[in-house]
Amino acid sequence: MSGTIQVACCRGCGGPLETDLADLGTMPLANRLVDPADAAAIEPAYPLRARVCSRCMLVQLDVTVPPERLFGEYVYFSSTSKAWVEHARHFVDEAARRFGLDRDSLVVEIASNDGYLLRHVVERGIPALGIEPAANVAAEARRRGVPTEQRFFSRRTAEDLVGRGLKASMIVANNVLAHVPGLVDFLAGVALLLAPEGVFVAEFPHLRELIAGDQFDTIYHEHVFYLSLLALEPLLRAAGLSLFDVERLPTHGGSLRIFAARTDRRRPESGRLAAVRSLERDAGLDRLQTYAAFGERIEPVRRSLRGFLAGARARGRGVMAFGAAAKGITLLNYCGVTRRDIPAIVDETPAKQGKLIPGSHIPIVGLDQLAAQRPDFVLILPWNHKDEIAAKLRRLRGWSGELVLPVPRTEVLAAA
Ligand code: JHZ
Ligand code: ZN
Repeated sequence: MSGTIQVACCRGCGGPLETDLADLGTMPLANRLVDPADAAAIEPAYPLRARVCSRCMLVQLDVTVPPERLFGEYVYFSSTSKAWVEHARHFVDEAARRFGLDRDSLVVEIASNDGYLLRHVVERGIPALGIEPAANVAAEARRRGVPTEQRFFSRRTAEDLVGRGLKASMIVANNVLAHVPGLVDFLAGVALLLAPEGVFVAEFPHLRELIAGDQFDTIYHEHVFYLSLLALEPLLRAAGLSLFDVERLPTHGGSLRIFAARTDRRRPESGRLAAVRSLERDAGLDRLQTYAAFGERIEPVRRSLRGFLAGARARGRGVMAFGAAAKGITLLNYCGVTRRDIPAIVDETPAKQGKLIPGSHIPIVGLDQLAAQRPDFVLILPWNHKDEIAAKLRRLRGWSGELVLPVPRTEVLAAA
């Protein structure tokens, strides 16, 4: 496949990739939204298969698309979700207190997007630096007053920053570890950029929840890795980083927030680490058969969505979707949903409106179209934001249909 990279061995430890977690066939790139003028052009599609390393249990795509092609220009703006911005504010408040961040500190965020998190750091008068590869998103962050360098992060980036006299008191990497094919090099860069007493904090969707919640829709080409503590800890250790704490978060369907320090300045371990380690063992994440069994859990998700859409059509009821999330694009394409089933998807991101989603070419429209088209049902594709979206839609004037969630099974939400 032209331009892709295929590996036969684990990107973490070099072990064999012999077992599939999920094989979703050939899929277009989730966030490569299509301009209606290009709708007739052939769309590139790539194998989408998550496999697990037999040695270290790191789950990863075996075929990846170079990050430059995925993130050069990006359509995901983190600040679109107010709840996510609040989540970031709360984190900054806590971290500033816990780690004594002040005017003499430096907080570096990798994949800082539109400044949804660092704006709170800047507001507190703490020096901040965002590293963000997408030009359009980095520009938005700078507009908000967040110093941002437009580049990918790697060991070389860290060497460059250190060469300019920078050392970070805290490095934040939220929802980015999964996106980096060169994860080993990336973590080496983190260790290098960290000041001796610095802390590294990273959030990522927890593989345990992906498996327990049938969240196969979070598998798409941007996500090279599907992470557990079990698989990540040896990689951190190899980079010279030691975990000292972990939190379980409800965000993105269930995430972990890990805290690490340089191994030469190791801190005492919180009891929460042992608790998550045993949670993962109880979920069978240390056994290949747990991963091999996941494939069977995908089909019932598809069947329930298709059954719902067929039923709605048979009864002449209209369905629209809300949220052109990357996960929604995996879901709709994998389930073979077409414009006949769902004529439009509402999304409040200006950069997404007016485009078609890849594959099924369902158009993305503004919120005003709900009142204009008055569907009977709205399918919430980003189920991770269901409370925020449900509250918003129930307040909306001019529309009062029912809300539906697609994962783990298609389900009409009870009225609030
Ligand atoms: P949302 C993204 O995944 C992409 P996605 C990425 N690969 C990743 O790792 C995760 O985030 C963390 C819209 N919306 O957040 C905005 C509204 O319009 O589930 C988004 O298009 N109004 C980096 O794309 C979409 O829904 C609202 O009120 O699956 C949500 O996408 C809200 C709450 C959302 O991420
Ligand atoms: Zn491995």
